[in-house]
Amino acid sequence: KPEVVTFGETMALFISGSSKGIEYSTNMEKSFGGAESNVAIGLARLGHNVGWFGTLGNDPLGRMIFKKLRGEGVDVSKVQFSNEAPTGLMLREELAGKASVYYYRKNSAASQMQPEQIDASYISQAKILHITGITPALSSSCFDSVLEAIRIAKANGVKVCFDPNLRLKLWKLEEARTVLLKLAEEADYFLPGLDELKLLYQTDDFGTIVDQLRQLSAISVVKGGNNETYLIDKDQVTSVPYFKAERVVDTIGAGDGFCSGFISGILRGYELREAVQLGNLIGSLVVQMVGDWEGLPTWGEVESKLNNEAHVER
Ligand code: KDG
Repeated sequence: KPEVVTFGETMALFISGSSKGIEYSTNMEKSFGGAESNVAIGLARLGHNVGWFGTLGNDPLGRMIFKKLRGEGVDVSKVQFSNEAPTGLMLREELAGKASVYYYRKNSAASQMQPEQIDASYISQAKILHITGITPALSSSCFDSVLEAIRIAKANGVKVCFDPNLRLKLWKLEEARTVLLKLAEEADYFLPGLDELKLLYQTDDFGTIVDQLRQLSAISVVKGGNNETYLIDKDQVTSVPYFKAERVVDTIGAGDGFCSGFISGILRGYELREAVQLGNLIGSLVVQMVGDWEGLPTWGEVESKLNNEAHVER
């Protein structure tokens, strides 16, 4: 049975690897991505029992995603398929060092998710429910599904981990702010990025941001500081330095990698600081490979990284 449960929208992803961008590329690399399933893959590779659910289109891309997640060892037993709506899609390119994402997800299968679809017993037996602020932006029934999942978690002593993942292509900042700050109040672990907090709290002042976070009952971990992550636990602010990435090729997915490492640390009974450190390490590995989740390490790879083992392929 999964000790972590997460859900949301996972889309097919086509990446233009060429410097010509999407407009002039003659071929694109096919993958998939979704913040929550990225975290699920991360946790599965680290050796945890994790379940992801959501609605996929009953189409080739939906089936690809389903099989790939299953292949990664993620429990997909609660995934549903829709015959009415397609799997969502995103395209990505990097032009002159600037990455852009284009969504084709309006009215996708995932956006039609209903709270009634959630199997309460699936969430109630877990230790952690991981949600992101992308799901409530998809539709009002998706927002209701998030609220329902939180309600089930809270009624059963399941910890709620929340990454706001602000996506301004999906909703207006004002709307997002109200919803995301409300959800932050419900969380046990709140894992925002510093840029997101600046927008949500409407200030660039770190002290003011920390004061706001202290009002929450959650333990907050702020990603994306000045080469460090901040852990805010009651009155204490601890800065945890990044691991240096040998090369950075694709930063998308780093935050999800962080979440999987942090959650893994919590499940392993680590001190919070150590859990953040594990999150930082995973984030630094994800950015070294193209794709949202491809660079996520296995637990064996984490161990050899921590032991500084040089690896030579012969
Ligand atoms: O965190 C990476 C995600 O942003 C990416 O996988 C796509 O889930 C996604 C989204 O909705 O932006």
